[in-house]
Amino acid sequence: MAAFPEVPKISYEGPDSRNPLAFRHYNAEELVEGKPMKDHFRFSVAFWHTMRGTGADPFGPGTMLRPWESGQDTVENAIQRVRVFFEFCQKLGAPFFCFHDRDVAPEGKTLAESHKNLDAVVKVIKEESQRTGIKLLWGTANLFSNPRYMHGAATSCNADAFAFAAAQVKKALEVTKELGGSGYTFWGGREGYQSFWNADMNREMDHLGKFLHMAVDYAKEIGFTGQFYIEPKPKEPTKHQYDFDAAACINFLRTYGLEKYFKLNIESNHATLAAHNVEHELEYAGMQGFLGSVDANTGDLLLGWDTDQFPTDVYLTTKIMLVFMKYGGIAPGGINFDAKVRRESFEPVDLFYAHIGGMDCFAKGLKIAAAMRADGELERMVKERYSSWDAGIGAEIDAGKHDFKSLEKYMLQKGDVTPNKSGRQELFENVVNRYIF
Ligand code: XLS
Ligand code: NI
Ligand code: NI
Repeated sequence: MAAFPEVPKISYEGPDSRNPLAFRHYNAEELVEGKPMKDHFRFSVAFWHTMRGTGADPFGPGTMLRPWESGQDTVENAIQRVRVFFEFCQKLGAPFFCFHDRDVAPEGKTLAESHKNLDAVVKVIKEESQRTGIKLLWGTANLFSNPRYMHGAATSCNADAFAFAAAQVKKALEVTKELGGSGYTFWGGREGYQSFWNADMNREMDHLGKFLHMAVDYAKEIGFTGQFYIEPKPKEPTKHQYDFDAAACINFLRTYGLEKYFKLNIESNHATLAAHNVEHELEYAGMQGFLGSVDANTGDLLLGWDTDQFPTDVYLTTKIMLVFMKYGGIAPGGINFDAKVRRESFEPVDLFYAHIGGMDCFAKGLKIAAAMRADGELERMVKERYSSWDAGIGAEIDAGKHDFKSLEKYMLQKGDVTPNKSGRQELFENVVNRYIF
């Protein structure tokens, strides 16, 4: 059965197109800075939102019309869903996908049954992946939905929850390897705490460190060479998530000796929940050598939770692409649309509109970022702002020629700091807008 009979293969028609089922900017093979657009982005579709998003919210049930769903949580239905998913990705022209173990296959009554269900569905995912050439960007395990994880998984007060999570990740790693996944992500789920009174933070974090070492060891044992990622998020579902932001994650990785094995998967909406911008998180990760992958979405500033909307802001995508290009690209990571259509957008075709909009917005951002880089004006302006470090006392400090005593002597002679540099923020913003419109 074709799930989207009215949708053709989405193609590039150029900026003047009025066809809502076409790209206006995303042109997979077009070269930007000598590299095809598709390799700049490595777009990925998130199985959980696209195939399992029902539109349910705390105030009401699902709304989505998904004619391919039988309404039963069976392996047969799961297999049918996988076929629909690949039809979707193929028509969209997305080269990658991501999933959690429990999105793709139903959880059984026992661990053994869950493993068996997963194997049956993964067999079909592999078949479809080989048929279409659409690859797994990263796999992950859902360690947060089942009630057994009410206190967290690796950081639970219940050691059995740690053990169950270990068994689940072991299997998810095997499956990710089987599918040739480029990476494996740990998003914190319920790893964090709600109350200072009942939590032993130090003990919980030690357990998380131990858990991730077990994952690294097992990956080595089975020969899984994909990149490991941690996905920062400051809150939701717990009040204090341990993986708060890029800085907290990097500190955690270094504390537990995991920095060689992990990079970060930065999500835009999580960055804003942490009171950062995504570009701040990306730049921070990039300058520390931890830039890994991106979960592309956006929040609603008036709502303040992880609304996971599709990105449509070209300033946002321009900044993301600038950071990628600065650090030599995002591979082996990619841009995973960890985003869902709104509850009111209940028709299957809305899934196409959403992804097309996101991909086009990134393509436009890439073109703008490339124009900024080719022109070099912003870079020159930033360099000029720091020019006091390029000669004289600044250059001497940078060269290690000074200490507190020599600097005191210098200032006693000079008298005071001359305010000779305007920040020029408004001018910077105007120059940015030259490229945007
Ligand atoms: C939740 C996270 C989740 C991860 C994968 O907020 O974004 O979807 O990306 O577990
Ligand atoms: Ni995410
Ligand atoms: Ni999220």
